[in-house]
Amino acid sequence: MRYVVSASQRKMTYRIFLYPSTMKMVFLYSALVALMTACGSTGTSTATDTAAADTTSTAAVDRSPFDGNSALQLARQQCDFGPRVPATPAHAKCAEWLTTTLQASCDTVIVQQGTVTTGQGKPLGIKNIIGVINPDASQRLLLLAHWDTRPWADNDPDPANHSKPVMGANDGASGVAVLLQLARQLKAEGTSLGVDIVLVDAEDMGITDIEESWGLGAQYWAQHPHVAGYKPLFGILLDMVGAPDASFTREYYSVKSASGFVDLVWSNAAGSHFINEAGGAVTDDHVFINDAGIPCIDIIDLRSDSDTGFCSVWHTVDDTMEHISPITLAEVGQTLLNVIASLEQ
Ligand code: 1BN
Ligand code: ZN
Repeated sequence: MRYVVSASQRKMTYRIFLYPSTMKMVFLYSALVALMTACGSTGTSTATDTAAADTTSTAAVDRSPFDGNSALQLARQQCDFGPRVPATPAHAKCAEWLTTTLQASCDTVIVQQGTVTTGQGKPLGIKNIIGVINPDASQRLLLLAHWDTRPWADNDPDPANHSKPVMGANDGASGVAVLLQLARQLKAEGTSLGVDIVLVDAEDMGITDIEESWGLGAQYWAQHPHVAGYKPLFGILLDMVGAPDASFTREYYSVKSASGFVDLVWSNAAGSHFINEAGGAVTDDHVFINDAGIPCIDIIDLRSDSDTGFCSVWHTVDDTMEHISPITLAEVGQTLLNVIASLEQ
């Protein structure tokens, strides 16, 4: 049975689903550090750092490395709008910017508008923003991230902040930034693969223990795919992929629904943050995509050593750009480039 992972349950989930650690992947992180040093990097999250992921253990040798600094800038540009809470002016302005930004890199951009019902039973207008690369290719990869941010920082240690919105530098902007930068690099260097980038809305308005109140935009898209009978090879969701100390273990529902694709992604992983061990279970957007018959996995920062199961700034007012690393963004983006290279062969 699937269930929403509440703070108390999540602990239990880890206890239930963590099996003895399998072999950790061997990463040449020192090469990345050497590269950063050679480029004069200080290792801090500034736009002038050079953050290109380690590609020496990967398949994508004939492409430029993923540019983590450019992704960092794309995350900052989203945060400059303020929290992207649905039905606010910042959300509307960011939707325009995301559409224009995707249009520069994709063959077609579709803005899917719909109405969903929130956990409070209220109708809400949403926008899923979809960038299509190589629309005629039959072999397709689906990539997703949520672009909205949570209206309430209800995990903040200070109760006075619980009614304030979350900036979502990590929880929202990071995944979107990696996908925007990936589209940019694919446009510059080409791919034979069809790639569909779906930026889903209204992921983060959920109420603990009400599963259907999460992932509202993804649920809408799963019921109304942008192409009738849409069947990609599989999907990859990015969520919270920017923390400097991120831990990308193998999320439970991803393994349950698409274990072969989890193997494929983790065997193409770049850098030190992908850990080839079982992680907790999260009712994230990918669950609804899997329910619709499309295998989909979640690359998400899971922490077995925290009460929430996530990083310390999760759903707090501190989920801001200071807590985002171009190195982590680069590793996630490089992993996607490697997966794409492996599917092109
Ligand atoms: C991920 C980031 N999620 C929300 N923000 C999904 C989630 C759903 C997390 C239910 C915990 C419980
Ligand atoms: Zn969230």
